[in-house]
Amino acid sequence: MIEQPMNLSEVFKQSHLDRQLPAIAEKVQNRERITEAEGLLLFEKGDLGFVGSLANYIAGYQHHNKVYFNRNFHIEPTNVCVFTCNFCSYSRQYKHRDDGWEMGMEQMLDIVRKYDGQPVTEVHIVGGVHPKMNLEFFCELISKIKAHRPDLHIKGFTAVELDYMIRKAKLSIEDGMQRLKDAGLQSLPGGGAEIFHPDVRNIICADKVDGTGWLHIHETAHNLGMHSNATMLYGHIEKYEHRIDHMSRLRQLQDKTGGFNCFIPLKFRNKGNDMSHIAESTIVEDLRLYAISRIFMDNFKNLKAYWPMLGRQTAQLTLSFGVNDLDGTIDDTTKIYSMAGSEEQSPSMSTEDLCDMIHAVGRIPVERGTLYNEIKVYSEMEAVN
Ligand code: V47
Ligand code: SF4
Repeated sequence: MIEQPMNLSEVFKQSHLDRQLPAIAEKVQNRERITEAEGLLLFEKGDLGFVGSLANYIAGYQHHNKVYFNRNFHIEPTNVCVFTCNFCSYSRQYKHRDDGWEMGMEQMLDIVRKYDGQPVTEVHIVGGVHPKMNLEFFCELISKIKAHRPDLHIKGFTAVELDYMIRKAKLSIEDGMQRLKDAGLQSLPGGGAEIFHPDVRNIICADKVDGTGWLHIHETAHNLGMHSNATMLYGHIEKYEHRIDHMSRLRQLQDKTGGFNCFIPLKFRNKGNDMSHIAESTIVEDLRLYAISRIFMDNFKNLKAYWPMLGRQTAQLTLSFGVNDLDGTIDDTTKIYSMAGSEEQSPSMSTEDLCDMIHAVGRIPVERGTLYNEIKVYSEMEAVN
């Protein structure tokens, strides 16, 4: 069970913390929003125990003991990409496409058919930005998936992929997104956000859609009634103030539209890319970031730890630092992190594995749909199937 101190600010007043930190604890206790300056202070001075207690307190009253997961699989149409993000270990340039993969329509539909009769609820479609896979091609893919399996929620395409395919089709973002929605697209994943601030973005991924463009695409999706996720790639060259700037811009858009389902911090992995000389963040820093995200992003109900990238043990630890979602069972259909050096070389977890991992830390596993509708609550004694 999550223990909730009777009065957090009293606890922290007695500790040997920076004098400004107890005021933040008091705000958390009163369920008030913290400012950007306070968020920065947490990054600079909040030790793991402090930020962890606050995050756990918030997750406690928001989610009681529940931890969500979903049953999903990925389709990664290609890793050929016109962009050259320095942190990417996954993509291949078009001229080297023989080293990568390019799936045809039937090949992708075969992946969907493989799950016939299985209780998956979501397909996550994401990949490189291939110069020859256009809007029409993806609209056809989506409508064929929907025709075959109407119950499957289609979450697809990062704002980076969308920006490219819609611009190439010479449509406005609004019209392009409407076409995809009409074809059956239901939500957007959170990728491509990286770090919005241009001082960082211009170094790590200068040639793709900028932060303002990313936010515009998500705002457009929300205005069309679609939901989306938001990510932040952390632990490379960014400074704490860039993280706060990024999180603050997401928080503002969420105030405006309410369309984000969850926030997903993505830990930079350094194998096989042009930023391999940068050391990866420590687990303590990872956990501090999850906790501060939970405290700062007060209008994001769900905080997701993506276990294929973090590794399952660290992902399990995040459950004590504000996280309430572990993404999905996934199968082994994603390569983006195994190619960047994640411990999870062939990530797949059965529902039973996920439930065991959640039960082991005293939480209650709940299978959810993409929009966080509860599908099944797994009590400890119940057989998993
Ligand atoms: O935008 C690429 C990241 C993202 C590396 O919405 C890397 O449910 C770490 O966004 N080290 C794509 N990260 C994946 C993504 C995602 C994943 C899971 C769930 C959801 C969701 C979205 O992967 C990219 C980039 O930020 N990435 N290379 C790397 N070396
Ligand atoms: Fe392409 Fe995405 Fe890799 Fe950037 S992160 S190079 S956009 S596949």
